[in-house]
Amino acid sequence: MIHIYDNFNQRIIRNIFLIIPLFLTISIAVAQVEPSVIVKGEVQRHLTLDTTDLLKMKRVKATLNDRGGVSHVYEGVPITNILDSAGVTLHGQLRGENLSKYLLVKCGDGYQVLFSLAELDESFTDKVVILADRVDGKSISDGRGPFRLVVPGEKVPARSSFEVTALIIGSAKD
Ligand SMILES: Nc1nc2c(c(=O)[nH]1)N[C@H]1C(S)=C(S)[C@@H](COP(=O)(O)O)O[C@H]1N2
Ligand SMILES: [Mo]
Repeated sequence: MIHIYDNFNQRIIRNIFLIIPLFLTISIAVAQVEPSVIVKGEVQRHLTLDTTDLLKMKRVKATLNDRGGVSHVYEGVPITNILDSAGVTLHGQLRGENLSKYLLVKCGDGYQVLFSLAELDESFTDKVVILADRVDGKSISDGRGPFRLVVPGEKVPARSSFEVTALIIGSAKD
């Protein structure tokens, strides 16, 4: 009987060398599945933001009509607050050559839309573009989330991109 137990213990010890790397691989895979938005390009700090990070930032609401004309209330973080966290040249720095900088928004389905930084900045416009994670009191689901850019005050919701994955700052060059 003792002999059988010894064998059993040895098998567990041997398997631990398989179980630990397997556990680590699964943990890393699960961590990567957590949806997030990356902020990169001409920024002082690259950011990776998930839903928990957005909940800790300034939260505002914005109303957007869908393409059928039905109004929805979105909730999220003003895009300028996110860009400020990454150290983007907004506000007083938005003059001279910084006026040719842009924000490129990239989505999970390959859709992408562009804004000049001046279109987003409160010293140029009263419109507040937000990165929303909630609509009508619920998470944004069914392939449109978890993050949607909400651009109020436009005639069509075409730049209100869903499945946002990256916010990239660049400088337009001819
Ligand atoms: N990622 C992504 N976002 C997108 C699109 C898209 O194809 N992919 N279509 C845009 C267009 S053309 C419209 S009209 C609106 C539709 O938004 P709605 O479903 O709220 O009406 O989503 C915009 N956002
Ligand atoms: Mo559209």
